[in-house]
Amino acid sequence: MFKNVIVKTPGNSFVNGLTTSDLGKPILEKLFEQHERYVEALKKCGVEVTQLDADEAFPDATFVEDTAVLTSEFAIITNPGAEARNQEIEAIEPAVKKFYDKLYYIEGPGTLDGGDVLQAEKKFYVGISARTNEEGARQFKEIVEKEGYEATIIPLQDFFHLKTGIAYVGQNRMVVAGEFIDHPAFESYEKIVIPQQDEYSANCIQVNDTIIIPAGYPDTNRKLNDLGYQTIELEMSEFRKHDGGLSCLSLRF
Ligand code: CIR
Repeated sequence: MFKNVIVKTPGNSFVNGLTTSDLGKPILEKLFEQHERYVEALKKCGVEVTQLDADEAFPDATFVEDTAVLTSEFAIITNPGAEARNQEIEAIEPAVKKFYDKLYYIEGPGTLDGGDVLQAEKKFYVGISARTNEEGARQFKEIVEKEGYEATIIPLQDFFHLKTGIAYVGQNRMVVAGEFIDHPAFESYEKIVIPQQDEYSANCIQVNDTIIIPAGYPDTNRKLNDLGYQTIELEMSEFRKHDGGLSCLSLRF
């Protein structure tokens, strides 16, 4: 069960953030509205929400997931791989410290984005991506193994971050898309397979008894409901324009 969530309000500078998509310029009014709905949905899932103020100096800082990995026992402050985002950790560290005595750090030359880390009970999967390098993944593995967890390192082929295409939804089940559908690392899980046209919905988050999914994917919604999951659908259009999804917007612990 998650008790807490950390989010960060997006700022007006969000429009100047990093993106690889050609979906157009985010509309701020819609962006703020979508973020508010996101926070409301989290509260409905029974977590206490710590909402950090917007920071105009860092256009992508609302994507807090990339700055830390939080477990029930310890926290890891990452070393984000994008130069423009690296200093976001300075604002996250004090917020995380309020909840944890035990903090670890990914140190240069290692880089690691939290979006490349997936936790499934006592196992972690770490993607090597444009943001997370081998040294960052190695440091991460060393830390979590010391804490009694396992870690598997997965070089990514196509996805931006590991969690762009995969989510763990409990009960030994993974929501998988693209390169993860037949990936040997996930063969022991029951899979909820997301076809290419619905790929964006593979980035969903389980928060206690609910799975939050992006709006506009009725097949994904139905698959989850048929397995007995309760879902909340949220419009994510403005975050998607900057490569963001549901997991990126919060740290859940
Ligand atoms: C970036 O390029 O870093 C942001 N525009 C999007 C980050 C998305 N984060 C995530 O998937 N964990």
